[in-house]
Amino acid sequence: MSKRKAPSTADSSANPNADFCEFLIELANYEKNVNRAMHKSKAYRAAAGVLAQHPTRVKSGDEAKKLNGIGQKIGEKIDEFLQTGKLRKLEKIRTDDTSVAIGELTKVNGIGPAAAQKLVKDGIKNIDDLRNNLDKLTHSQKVGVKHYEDFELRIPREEMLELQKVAFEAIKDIDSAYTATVCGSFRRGASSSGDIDVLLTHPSFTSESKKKSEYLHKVVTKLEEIKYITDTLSHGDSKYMGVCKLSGDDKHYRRLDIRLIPHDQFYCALLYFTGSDAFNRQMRGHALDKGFTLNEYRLCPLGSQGDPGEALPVSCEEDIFDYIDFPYKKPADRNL
Ligand code: 8DG
Ligand code: CA
Ligand code: CA
Repeated sequence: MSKRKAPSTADSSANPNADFCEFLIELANYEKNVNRAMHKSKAYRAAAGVLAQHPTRVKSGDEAKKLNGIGQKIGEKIDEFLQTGKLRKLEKIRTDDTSVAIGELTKVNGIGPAAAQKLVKDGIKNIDDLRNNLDKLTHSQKVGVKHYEDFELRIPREEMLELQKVAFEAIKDIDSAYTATVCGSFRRGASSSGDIDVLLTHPSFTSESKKKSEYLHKVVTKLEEIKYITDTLSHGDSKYMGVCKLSGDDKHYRRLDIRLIPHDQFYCALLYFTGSDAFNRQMRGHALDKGFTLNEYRLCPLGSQGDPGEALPVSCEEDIFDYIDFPYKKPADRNL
């Protein structure tokens, strides 16, 4: 899984609540990585998302509590931060060795909260320790350590365009019937991206098809042959996670995800993997209000008992917006 970072809005100068967002994301990471309290973590992250969208500076906990998803606890933290310029809880976390070590280790691709806790128990506290204990790591964790510095870097849009071009040419060379699309933040027009998210589909591969593995495998093999793919983290029938690089010694190693999508489910997947995460949540919520259930595979009307009916035919992203009566937003306007 890609390491999900703070929404880019958190540090944007256009966000009058950026400092609140920053401490909420730090708390979210702490709850996820150290306490493995996913609900708390998601609540902090969602609150940060809401504040990042709020057009004016929040002046008190009470004012914040009027916003969706911000309750008593977060309201109190906002008051404490406004009054003292810091949070006791965070000050404590930042000086706790175990929390700091887990925070460091979970920055590595392939090291999740559980693995990090185990490693810390073995006395491994930072990247250097990991480099000296490669025998304790899985293959994908070793790749994460090997490319640690590169994976921390954002990919400039110009390089994304080049990475896209090289991959698409290779894919079309195999079979011109393939469609490949780079989605994620790139499709939303971002000036830099964390990784490359490719959706792949082929007209002869549908959700009814029995055999599917070859469609993805052929593409991965070809990208390895041309030395675009350099390492593999995981490779299933429909999802590939790995590492790619443009040729040239001055180029960085980049995280690459490829997902093979049945042709009839392509647009629901395209919508989902374009994001943003917060936009997806908003759109799913709207779909439910209108009596539909929407996910990365399909859009279905809900029956009177709340049971999903048959998937609706979808032949472009606009269809999905139309069905649920949601004003169409082009990818660049989905940066919630
Ligand atoms: P970035 O890589 O530039 O940092 O941002 P991104 O492209 O928006 O994020 P991503 O982590 O690569 O995920 C790609 C899209 O997948 C995202 O925009 C929306 C969708 N997505 C969700 N939820 C989740 C989730 O929990 N994990 C992942 N990996 N993707 C998700 O809506
Ligand atoms: Ca991405
Ligand atoms: Ca990704």
